[in-house]
Amino acid sequence: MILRDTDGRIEVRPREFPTNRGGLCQKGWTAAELLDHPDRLTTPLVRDPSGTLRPASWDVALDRIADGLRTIQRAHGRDAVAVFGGGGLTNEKAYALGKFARVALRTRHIDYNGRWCMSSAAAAGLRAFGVDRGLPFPLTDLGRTGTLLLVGANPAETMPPLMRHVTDQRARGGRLIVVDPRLTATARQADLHLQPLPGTDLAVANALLHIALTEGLIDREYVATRTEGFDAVRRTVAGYWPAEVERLSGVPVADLEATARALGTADSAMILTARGAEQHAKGVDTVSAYVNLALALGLPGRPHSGYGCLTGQGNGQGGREHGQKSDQLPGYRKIDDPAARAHVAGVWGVDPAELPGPGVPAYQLLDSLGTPDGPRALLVFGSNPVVSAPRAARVESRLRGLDLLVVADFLRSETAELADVVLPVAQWAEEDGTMTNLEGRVLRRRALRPPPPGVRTDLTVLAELAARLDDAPVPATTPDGPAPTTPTTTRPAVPAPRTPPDHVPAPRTAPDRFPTDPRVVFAELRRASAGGVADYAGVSWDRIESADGVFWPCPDPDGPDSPRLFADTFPTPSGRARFHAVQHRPAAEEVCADYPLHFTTGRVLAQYQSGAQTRRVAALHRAAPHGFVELHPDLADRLGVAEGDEVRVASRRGELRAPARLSPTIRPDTVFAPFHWPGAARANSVTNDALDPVSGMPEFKICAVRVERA
Ligand SMILES: Nc1nc2c(c(=O)[nH]1)N[C@H]1C(S)=C(S)[C@@H](COP(=O)(O)OP(=O)(O)OC[C@H]3O[C@@H](n4cnc5c(=O)[nH]c(N)nc54)[C@H](O)[C@@H]3O)O[C@H]1N2
Ligand SMILES: Nc1nc2c(c(=O)[nH]1)N[C@H]1C(S)=C(S)[C@@H](COP(=O)(O)OP(=O)(O)OC[C@H]3O[C@@H](n4cnc5c(=O)[nH]c(N)nc54)[C@H](O)[C@@H]3O)O[C@H]1N2
Ligand SMILES: [Mo]
Repeated sequence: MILRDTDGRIEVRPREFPTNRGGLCQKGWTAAELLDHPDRLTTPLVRDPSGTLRPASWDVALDRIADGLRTIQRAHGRDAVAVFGGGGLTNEKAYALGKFARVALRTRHIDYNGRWCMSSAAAAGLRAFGVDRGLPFPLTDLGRTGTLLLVGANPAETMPPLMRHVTDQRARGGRLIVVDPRLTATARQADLHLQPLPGTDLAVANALLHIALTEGLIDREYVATRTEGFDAVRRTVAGYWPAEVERLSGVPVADLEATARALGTADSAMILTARGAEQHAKGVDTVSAYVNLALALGLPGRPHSGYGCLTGQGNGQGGREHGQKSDQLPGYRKIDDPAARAHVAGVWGVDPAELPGPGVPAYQLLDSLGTPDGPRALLVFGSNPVVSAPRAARVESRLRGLDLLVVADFLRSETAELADVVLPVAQWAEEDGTMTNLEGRVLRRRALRPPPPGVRTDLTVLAELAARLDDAPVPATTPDGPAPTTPTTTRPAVPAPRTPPDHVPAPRTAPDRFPTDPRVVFAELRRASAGGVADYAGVSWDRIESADGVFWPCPDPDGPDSPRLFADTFPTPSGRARFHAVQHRPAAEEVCADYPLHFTTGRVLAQYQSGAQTRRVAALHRAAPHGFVELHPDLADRLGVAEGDEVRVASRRGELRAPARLSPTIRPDTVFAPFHWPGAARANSVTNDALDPVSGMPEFKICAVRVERA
């Protein structure tokens, strides 16, 4: 985007860039409206004894947090404090947050909303290719691929600028096939739309590979020289008879055959998955099934071909590389790898033995809050789990049971409403940083104006808290005030308990270890990531600016970056990609007499995520003012429901109420609701908290419900 500051007002305009080709979606156009929105937070809020959130000074708010954290850790140990991050944070903030958890709090408990998002594709990509980069090729390659298979992706609504590449692809004579239980705006543009029952994508993929095998479409040379583990997959998919998969999924054999042929006979082909295929308790295996298909057809590493995952949030890719994940250190390193610990501890100036071990994935973390063995304090940076977490009523009650909930946000999100302390932070246009897009391309985001008075950046908040936790001097500069004249001002030390138990964290975090200048943080991130899978050592802000972004891995400042991966080898120990034999299994919750319908969830064009931001933008609110339940007219008939009637969708976990929207484009056995609204229309009151055993991804995309007129 180009951002203009004309007469102090910020205007958002699209910029001609290879990824978006000058396009920008409506949420981008209107994003500036939130900068000066009346709901914008400009002062910290602290809950008073009567239970009301009241304005407070930064010192009061930060002291309250630091005292609370220290008291809780003294009484219950370091792991009694947890951190929850977000894929919208810049690389610098994601990195600083992970470091803050491990070095300042010394807790193992940190995870983030990316666990709801790309974690299943990430895990499948890692185990097959040895690396998790959403697209291993530039997005522009899409426009040149012969056959494009989109599985559980609706980019016409969720990534409109990407559709230009699809239009290009079709104009060049390419074929588009979309797999979605709904005839979406994306599926309407397809040559072929497969409309499976939710949760059957794995079986569909195995049937496609079965057909490719029987029709001789496999690239034998590629399989022999570039992969390992095919035999087990061949034996597994032999059992996936197309007719049986038709009965299971509802996708006609003829369509399965047409899809396998379109992929297997094209000069180039791409298979891309998104949340529809991934947000399942078998999401990792489902993605593996599509990766298997891509490998058997010899696609990864070939021109304009391969497997990829469409990223979600602004920094969905970078946010998952630098340590917000419970098992991760910067550079996509594993926290239980001794060499990784030694390297990162060296950069952080701590003893590797002091770094905590792995924590638990997001839902397990949230579900453990306030329970006897779980954390008693939570710091949230960049997420609104009261709306976006699965089984949200339960998560909400866990949050309410905490001794201390801290939310850093620029708006009073539904989660902030529950907090003991809310910290007002800067927005995108008010701070510098970098983001890494779905192509693994590191991009600059520039500050256009300083934050409003009273607002601090996330980096400053972390530095100030680290300083307080350390009983050490506060940082010399803060963005909303001049540097203190005596940079060594010491805060009053909180009295230590007389006989500290041995799990008390030793005060040891020098505040200068938490720099507040994002450029300085990025320089440190480069060193911490050096030698890791996501190696940023050769990426500098200057290089990003002069080159329209830099693709990782980029280990050498003078060496090349990596727009395309896998041309000759895969970053696995053997240099070959690995097949994984995977079997279909039913959804965690199957339909029954009491809950006879399938429920799935997703997004609409005009709203973003938990809606905390977009519900406040007038034009977006007008376009999509409230939640709804989409159902087929035949189903509506049976239920006695007319267009606009309020319906109740109930699962074993809870219910939602919203107006019915009748549409012949959805399967008659499935109902759909977007998850952008809180309150009665909250889709996540209904969703299932069953998790993928490998990735920890919740099963957002299928559960069993009953629907009736409210
Ligand atoms: N407008 C808008 N754009 C967004 C966002 C937003 O909130 N609003 N969020 C961003 C983020 S973080 C993300 S992760 C991306 C998500 O981008 P997408 O993955 O494209 O979005 P979803 O709507 O969650 O899911 C895509 C489709 O999956 C289908 N689906 C449901 N169940 C199944 C199933 O079992 N199998 C298959 N094959 N399909 C199924 C749904 O009908 C839906 O059309 O969008 C990003 N862009
Ligand atoms: N049923 C169902 N539920 C889902 C999904 C689904 O498909 N179906 N999709 C899941 C997916 S893919 C995702 S990504 C999640 C997203 O869901 P959430 O994690 O709730 O994401 P957002 O709504 O973007 O919330 C971000 C919050 O952080 C604030 N914020 C934004 N930028 C910053 C920043 O730089 N610093 C700080 N401190 N705060 C900031 C925003 O104001 C907002 O309140 O939802 C998941 N939930
Ligand atoms: Mo996402």
